Amino acid sequence: MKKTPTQTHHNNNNILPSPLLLLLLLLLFLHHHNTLTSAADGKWNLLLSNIGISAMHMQLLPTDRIIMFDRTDYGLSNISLPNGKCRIDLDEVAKPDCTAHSVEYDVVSNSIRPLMVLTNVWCSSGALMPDGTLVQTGGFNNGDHVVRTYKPCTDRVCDWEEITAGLKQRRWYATNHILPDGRQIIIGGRRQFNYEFFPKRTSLEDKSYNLRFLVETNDPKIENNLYPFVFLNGDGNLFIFANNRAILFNYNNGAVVRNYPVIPGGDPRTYPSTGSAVLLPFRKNFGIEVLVCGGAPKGAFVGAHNGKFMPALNTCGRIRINDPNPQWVMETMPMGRVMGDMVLLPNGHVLIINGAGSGTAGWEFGRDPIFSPVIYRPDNRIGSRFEVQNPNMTPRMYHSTAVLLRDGRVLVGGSNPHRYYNFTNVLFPTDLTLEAFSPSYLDPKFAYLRPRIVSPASQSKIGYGQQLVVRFSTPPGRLDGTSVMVTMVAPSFTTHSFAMNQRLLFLSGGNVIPVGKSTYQVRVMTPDSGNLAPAGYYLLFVVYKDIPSEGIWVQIK
Ligand SMILES: *[C@@H]1O[C@H](CO)[C@@H](O)[C@H](O)[C@H]1NC(C)=O
Ligand SMILES: CC(=O)N[C@H]1CO[C@H](CO)[C@@H](O)[C@@H]1O
Repeated sequence: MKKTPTQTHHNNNNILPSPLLLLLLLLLFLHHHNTLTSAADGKWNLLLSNIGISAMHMQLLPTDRIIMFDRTDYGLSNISLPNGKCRIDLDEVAKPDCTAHSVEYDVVSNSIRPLMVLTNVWCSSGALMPDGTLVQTGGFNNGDHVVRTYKPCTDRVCDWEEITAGLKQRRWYATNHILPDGRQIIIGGRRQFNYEFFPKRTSLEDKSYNLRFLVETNDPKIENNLYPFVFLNGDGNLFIFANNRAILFNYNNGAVVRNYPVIPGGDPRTYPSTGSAVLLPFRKNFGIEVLVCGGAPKGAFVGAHNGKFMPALNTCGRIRINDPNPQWVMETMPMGRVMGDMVLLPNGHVLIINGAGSGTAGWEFGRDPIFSPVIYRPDNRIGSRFEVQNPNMTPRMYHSTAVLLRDGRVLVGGSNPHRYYNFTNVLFPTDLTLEAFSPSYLDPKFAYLRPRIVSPASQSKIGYGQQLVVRFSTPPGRLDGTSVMVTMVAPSFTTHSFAMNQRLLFLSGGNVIPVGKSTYQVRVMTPDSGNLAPAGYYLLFVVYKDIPSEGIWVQIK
């Protein structure tokens, strides 16, 4: 449904409404009373036409900077390393290479600065530690056992630090997740049917642990279970989806707690069949759900090798992971999509963006770019959840990314389906641009609803299971307190169409009471435990009738 009742009404205001039309309008209105934003379809803006690298990996930091990096072995990038620095790596095409393969983007000044990674970060993984430090793991060649840390700063001098033998196994196409105790788990990677932790549990723990599920889901010719979709469940176990099915996994003792059914159709959804997945926004005492969307059907990878680009999957599977007998419920997207990114928006909607209509992930294997994002409203009735948004003009194919910003925009970058930087004479040239997608909730026509958080101050620390008083102001007018929500979103590490550690919590709340002229307060409860929200930084939003405030940073511990 693309129009709100108001818009339908305006469009028809020279026609005398018949009783039937009135009834229809009323039904539409009742059904859509809380989806005001569906009248507009989002806007695109080009932020920078050349950031020097192709944003293959992205992480938002609590300083409102985004760390991005691609690969060190692409050849020369379009941005020089700082202070005349160079690297020499004999495995690379450019020797020496005095260009940067990582940059920091500053949202406020809309500018970048080059950073220096010493070793190859290609197809790696990462997560923010509870103190806001980005820990990135693995990569290729000289980088495959390396752990790199980046401590956020605002003085524009901080840079990557490297721990040379930080990993027990080589990690290339692995997935990381932050754990309730503040460590990260690093799962899988090419030909790695195991997991390990960073930092290690004790100084004596110098090992990785086998994970049979990764053997079982591995098709040796296609390796269809890379970059598994990993989510921390509310019971402390990990939901791990690879290829076409999932397990619930106790990483403390290596036990598979439960096996989920194969996703209907049996098509693979993880790399290189690259669909995407999110833990749907959740509320205390409600079932936790996972949504897996898109991907490439069986045979697509071999097909692409032979120049046949099969249409992407147009289905999503949704599952309540803690039900006694969990079953996938299938839904159909407006179009098929492989290599899409799924981004949780502050109001609890899911944005599906980037990617292609046919082919698979891998060099030169994608076709038919999908320019239009789609919004998915998890709480709408099945059949009325998807809404197509306005398109951009830039193909965002293999190696594209998208992350949520504090102001509610979604930062989009990357796309390089080639082995090197190739800017000319190729299909889908290497892309060095950065764009922002502004969902319709940022449209000026909703300014009359937009809340603004007055307190707590950004960067406040909060505890678990505590009452949190949030004060906010709204534009003058009567506020309907029942339509106010407070949400908390974890900043994710995004690469290869999967946002590691992405989660959104609705905080359960009490009444909204006025405390001044157009100022209100709402008391909400912070999450009960690190299983629901691992310690660290989150963006906190006040949402009124689906229109989010600008976020503030809170640190939970
Ligand atoms: C892509 O870039 C590489 C490295 O610069 C170059 O050798 C190759 O010829 C380019 N491919 C095309 C199709 O231009
Ligand atoms: C491909 C590309 O974007 N090349 C750019 C590299 O940077 C210079 C300026 O520093 C531009 O002129 C090129 O267009």
